[in-house]
Amino acid sequence: MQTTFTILKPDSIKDGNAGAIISRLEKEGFRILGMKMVQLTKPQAEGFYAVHKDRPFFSSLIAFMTEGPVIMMVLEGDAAIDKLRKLMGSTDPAKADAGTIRKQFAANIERNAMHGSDSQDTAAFEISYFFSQLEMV
Ligand code: IDP
Ligand code: MG
Repeated sequence: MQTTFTILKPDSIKDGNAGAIISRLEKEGFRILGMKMVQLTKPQAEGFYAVHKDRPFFSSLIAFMTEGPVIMMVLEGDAAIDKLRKLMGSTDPAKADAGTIRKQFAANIERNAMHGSDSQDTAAFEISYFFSQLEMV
């Protein structure tokens, strides 16, 4: 069993796709350990994406992630980290495989529907960045 972290990004909430994505996660066998809707502040988004701070898309990414509320979840499942990355699909929806969430719901490489942790260390950092033990069941 592994835990991973996901964010349904502001585009998913605005477009009314949050329910469909959560439903898909449940159908794929993930168990939701924690979930909350949050309007991220700029410092929160900058801290979360600090690894990308020198990338050319950073300021645009932060503007996008703070333009409206997000839904964040801690998910549990067998090999949950890789499983979620595969289910999400490629960062750029134009390159994502058929049947992936980004293929179905993402508009472009920035507005790409959801986030998923990319390693065990990243998942541990991301979960503790947003969730306390009391917020997970
Ligand atoms: P990932 O979300 O698939 O792990 P990362 O490379 O970690 O992709 O990038 C984090 C987020 O930054 C992406 O999900 C996307 O929203 C945005 N992003 C990544 N690359 C680009 C780009 O080339 N242009 C615009 N936005 C990008
Ligand atoms: Mg990433």
